[in-house]
Amino acid sequence: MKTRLILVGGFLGAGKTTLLWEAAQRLARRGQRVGLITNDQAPELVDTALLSRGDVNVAEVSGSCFCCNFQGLIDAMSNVSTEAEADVLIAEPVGSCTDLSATIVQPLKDLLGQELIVSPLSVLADPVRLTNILDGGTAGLHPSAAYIFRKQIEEADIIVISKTDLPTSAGLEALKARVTQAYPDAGISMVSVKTGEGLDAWLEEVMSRSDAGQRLAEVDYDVYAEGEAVLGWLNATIALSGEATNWNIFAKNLLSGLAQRFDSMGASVGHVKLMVEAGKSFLVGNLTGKSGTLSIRGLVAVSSEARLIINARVQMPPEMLEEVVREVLASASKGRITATPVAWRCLSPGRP
Ligand SMILES: Nc1nc2c(ncn2[C@@H]2O[C@H](COP(=O)(O)OP(=O)(O)OP(=O)(O)O)[C@@H](O)[C@H]2O)c(=O)[nH]1
Ligand SMILES: [Mg+2]
Repeated sequence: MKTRLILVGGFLGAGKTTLLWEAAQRLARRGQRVGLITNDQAPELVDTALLSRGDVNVAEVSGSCFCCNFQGLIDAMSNVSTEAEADVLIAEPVGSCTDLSATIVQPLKDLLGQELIVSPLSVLADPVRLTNILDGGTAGLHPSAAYIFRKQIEEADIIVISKTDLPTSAGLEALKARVTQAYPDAGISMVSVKTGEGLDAWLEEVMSRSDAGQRLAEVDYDVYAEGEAVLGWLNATIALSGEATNWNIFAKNLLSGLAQRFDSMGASVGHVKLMVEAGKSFLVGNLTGKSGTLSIRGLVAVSSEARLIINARVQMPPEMLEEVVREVLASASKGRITATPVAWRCLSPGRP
């Protein structure tokens, strides 16, 4: 039997991992064997650690985005398919990656068409950022980063407006009408993982169709490279130890401290995510823009030891990002907690 691959793209913070988690649960309940694939410029991923907390196998492709590491994706697909005997693979490219239709979807169809069904390329878009992009704005991003956002939408077989619980229903209908008008050849789905609305309809569509890669975007790789290079990237895993600590309060202080610093510096946040784990309990924190976008979910038991994974993608030089994270981490630890880096990578993505 052929394995199905569902690619879920979209800009940083659009809601891809949240959708992967929920889609995997729903498919597993229908008796499907699911494997997930994450992707990033560097290892130490919140997404991998989080998705691994579910009941499905997860493989990670780290070091570069899928569009530059086709073989890495093939190997991950092969590993996770074998381990999970997967019927369905769901893969999330890095949020700053585009040109997937040309570099991934077409070659997969050509090379692995005998064993693989590729679902239409779904590209998630946050309604607030998408509205601003349609208005001709840059959604608070560097113009070249906004270019990547637009190219992702241009190559989508299905444009998936995510987080539909956030806008008013009138705002959502207006946005849908604008997307239909601007991209008449693309399919449109609207989903909220928070309320569950639209999820089964989207799943039905990607599970039944095989006409992937119907749209290609013309991508200027100089602008694409600049859009990635303006983002500082930090992936770190940190061992925390000290007094018995309420880790939810610690995580909130850390993330809000970072948000305040980025806001005061006028630095645009792509996505800052963190995970704190202690034994079986864990929490996830996200910041997808200014301070108001901060959210923490999950609950970690009070304990004296925990593990922190932090992934930050912020528009500033990586050295500056590193310094800000070090300072805010020290301040959130307040001398009561010892924060020992186990892995610490700070970089600016290389040319795609
Ligand atoms: N209100 C609301 N928030 C959502 C929904 N889906 C995701 N989010 C939130 O959006 C933020 C980013 O979600 P992720 O799933 O990590 O986004 P992502 O696209 O995987 O981000 P990157 O991997 O960094 O590119 C988190 O705070 C999620 O809780 C939704 O349906 N409604
Ligand atoms: Mg993700």
